[in-house]
Amino acid sequence: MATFTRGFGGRRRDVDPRVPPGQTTVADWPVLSASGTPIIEPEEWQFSVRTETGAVHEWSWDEVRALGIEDIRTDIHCVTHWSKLDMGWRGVPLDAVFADVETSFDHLMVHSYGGYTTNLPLAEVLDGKAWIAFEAEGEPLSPEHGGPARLLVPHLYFWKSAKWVRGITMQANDEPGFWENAGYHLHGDPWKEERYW
Ligand SMILES: Nc1nc2c(c(=O)[nH]1)N[C@H]1C(S)=C(S)[C@@H](COP(=O)(O)O)O[C@H]1N2
Ligand SMILES: [Mo]
Repeated sequence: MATFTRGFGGRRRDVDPRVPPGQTTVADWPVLSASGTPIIEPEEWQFSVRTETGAVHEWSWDEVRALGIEDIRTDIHCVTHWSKLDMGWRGVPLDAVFADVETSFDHLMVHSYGGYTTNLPLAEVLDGKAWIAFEAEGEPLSPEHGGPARLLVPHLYFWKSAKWVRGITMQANDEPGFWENAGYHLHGDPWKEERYW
């Protein structure tokens, strides 16, 4: 449970050590989408990774889930200053996806159905730090929250957690995605307040 103290100006300031600087906890779960909500059925959903050789690895809904589903308990932090603590998620770690991918590139561009993109360093999605998530709070992800599947990268600001995720392109360099092009930070660590650049 979060605890609060009165800050200057009477604003509630979060003192829970799980809450990064400049963030306030919410009990509800806001929806933040730059565009409309695409409706994708699990049967038509596909996930792919494209490497520098032109090789494309593809997984269907069933194939991704067969890689091994994990239960995840984590906090999420949106750059618009809300954090939601102690959420339960289910998904497949990107470690399992990358187990069969050979690449010497260190960066990813993540692509979503609908055209959204976001960039990530490969090292920040391996070692149990990122998932393709299908469920949150015991329910299949709703379309508004990125269902049937979204990226979950909870240690970075939540714009990195691409909803309606459809694939990854390996990149030699750290190129900006959708929000990064609009001024959001290339990396986005909430503990360092890497909000804008
Ligand atoms: N495809 C897609 N993914 C997206 C976004 C988006 O507009 N499109 N918004 C991002 C932002 S800014 C945030 S804060 C979270 C919001 O996720 P939520 O709506 O489930 O809270 O999704 C991220 N992923
Ligand atoms: Mo966001």
